[in-house]
Amino acid sequence: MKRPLLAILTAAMLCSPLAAVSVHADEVRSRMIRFGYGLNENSNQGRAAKLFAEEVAKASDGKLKVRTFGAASLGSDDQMQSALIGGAQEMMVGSTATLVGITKEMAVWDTPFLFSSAEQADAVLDGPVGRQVMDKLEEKGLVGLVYWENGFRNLTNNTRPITRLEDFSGVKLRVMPNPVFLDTFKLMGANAVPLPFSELFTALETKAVDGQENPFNTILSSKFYEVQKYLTVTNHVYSPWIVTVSKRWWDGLSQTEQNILMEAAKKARDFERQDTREEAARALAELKDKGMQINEVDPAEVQRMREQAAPAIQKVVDTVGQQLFDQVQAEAEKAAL
Ligand code: TF8
Repeated sequence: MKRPLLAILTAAMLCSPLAAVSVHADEVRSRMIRFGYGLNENSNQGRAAKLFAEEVAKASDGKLKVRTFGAASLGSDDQMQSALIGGAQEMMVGSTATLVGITKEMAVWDTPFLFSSAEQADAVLDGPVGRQVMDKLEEKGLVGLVYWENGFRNLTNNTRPITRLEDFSGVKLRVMPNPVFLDTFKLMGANAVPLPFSELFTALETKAVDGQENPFNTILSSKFYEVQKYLTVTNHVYSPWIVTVSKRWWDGLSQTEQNILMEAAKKARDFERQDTREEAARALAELKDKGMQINEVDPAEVQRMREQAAPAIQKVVDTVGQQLFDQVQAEAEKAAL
């Protein structure tokens, strides 16, 4: 009696080795999804996270419940990434720059002055090389779904308006915990200090650091204008955000569940990019109203800064490899036409 049964079971297992553990491809189960992010609820990041949760609920008849956790309440980007890898948290959105320690290829997006328009960034990030870099996460236990926009970064500080390269001298500047950012601002002559974003407001408030760099949207939503006097429009780099999922958890989802999350992440991306651009367009006037002193940098001085940053660009090449770097450059050039 036992033998044939065993034979049947063995045969069944050979035909579909995962049948015993995986859910049906079209099944949607009741699941709770913790989605963490670092900015406030009232930010471009928070608004898009909310929309993502609503879209997932809609598409799954409420079976997939996304619970959003803003203001780094589940931890800094780094801490959340570890939680995703370990399977203790399902999803997050954060800077690609904070992933460089996990997947070195992500450093390619930190290349100073890589993109000159947001649309150019969209084309490259949503194109084949953007996907290729994202797929590198999988071997590290993360699944990248889509890129959202953090935006072009600009500088704030309390020491002086930055009008030329020499003005960086002695400014204690918080940078993202990432070697390219650290190098770039050291080369500028600043005293660059790596710090997680979740500690930034307090560091500025207590004057542990003099300045920081982030898109207008974040300077506004994180209320940096309360603790920063000068804002210099540098647009020195375009920062993407990336929506990531715990691979350990993702692999246990059905095809339908994965599709629902992917489609909602794309909808939230399209909404988020538009929302971010609209907000950025009016943010400067608002920041001026809040009392910030704003200056632009003379193009000749920007050129000097670019030249000064050249060794940091070489470091990106060394980190990600010449081939990937060239491919990104080529796609950026194509998208600029
Ligand atoms: C930074 C980043 C952050 C984002 C956010 C927490 O300065 O630009 O604003 O990573 O997701 O650390």
